[in-house]
Amino acid sequence: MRKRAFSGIQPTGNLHIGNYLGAIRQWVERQAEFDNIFCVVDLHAITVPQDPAELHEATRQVAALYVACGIDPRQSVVCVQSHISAHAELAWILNCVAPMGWLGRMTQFKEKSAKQRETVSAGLFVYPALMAADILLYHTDVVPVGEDQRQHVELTRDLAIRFNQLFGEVFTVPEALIRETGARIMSLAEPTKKMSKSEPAGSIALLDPPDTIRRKIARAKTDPLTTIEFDESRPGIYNLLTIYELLSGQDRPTIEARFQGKGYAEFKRELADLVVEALRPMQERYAEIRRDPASIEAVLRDSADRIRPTAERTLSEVKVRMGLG
Ligand code: ATP
Ligand code: LTN
Repeated sequence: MRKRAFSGIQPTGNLHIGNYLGAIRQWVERQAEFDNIFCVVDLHAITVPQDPAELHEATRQVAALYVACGIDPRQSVVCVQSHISAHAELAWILNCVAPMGWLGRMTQFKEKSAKQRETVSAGLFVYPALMAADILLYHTDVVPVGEDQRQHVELTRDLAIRFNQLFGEVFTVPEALIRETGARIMSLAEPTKKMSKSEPAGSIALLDPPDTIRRKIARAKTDPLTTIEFDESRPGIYNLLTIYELLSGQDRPTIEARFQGKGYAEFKRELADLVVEALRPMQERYAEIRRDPASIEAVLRDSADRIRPTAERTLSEVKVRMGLG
């Protein structure tokens, strides 16, 4: 029996190479090893205001990008969270099991709500309980994500353990799967902050055209030193070198030797070529997929039909254990 993997991305803007290198690439690389569910988490997206037509479109776009990046919908489930209502229902139940203190310690909530404590939605606060529901409904063993989601997976584990103690063993306690390199790609504009969909200026979007990619890399922030070395105390150049390392497959000494005595401009030009070439096949495949919207619609519908029974079985076990109904 293969282990179950579950992961998701919010349809909240253009996916970038951080999402790819931190999450999607390891989904693809380990696709055959696990029994996978890759979800577009639209219920998470509405924790902040969304334009309805744009949200609907972004959901299809993210699903098509999963496939364009190499997720094979015959092998892995590619689904939309809101198509399976058990997610929202289990989330409510977990909201009632999760102490406020646990949720209040989540750094993502603290960061996203910092400037607007009174006006952010209640949904943003309970967001990790919905993520826990996503994961726990399918008896997930592994959750492949970027570093910023580690704390949410830890909370999911704590909730599963707490529920099992209170009501009996229902949930599998999952583990985060986080790569050693690439789990936190930084913004090109502000390399001390993570690359994020909400800050497109510092991100290379998977669908950016070649000129945009070249321009963004040429302008990427570095430091006044000139050597090209993997030095973590120099976040700008370290980040660019990490992207180079991940996309070229070369090791660090080889890369440093290659750019010894060369300037930032030359390194950035080579990096831009590498990124453009790495994204080209994915962009071509994406364009092809989008020419046939009915087929992605069918994939999403069929996938939801395939996994809904598992979700409903877990939910009804939870309800019985809690005395609901
Ligand atoms: P937002 O700005 O809307 O919060 P985001 O860019 O942080 O979006 P998410 O939808 O939160 O993207 O993340 C999807 C997946 O990509 C998660 O597994 C997350 O850990 C990973 N990820 C996001 N940003 C990065 C990054 N900069 N480096 C590596 N992985 C990342
Ligand atoms: N919170 C995650 C997205 C997400 C997720 C999940 C990831 C929602 N549900 C379940 C893994 C498993 C984020 O990246 N912002």
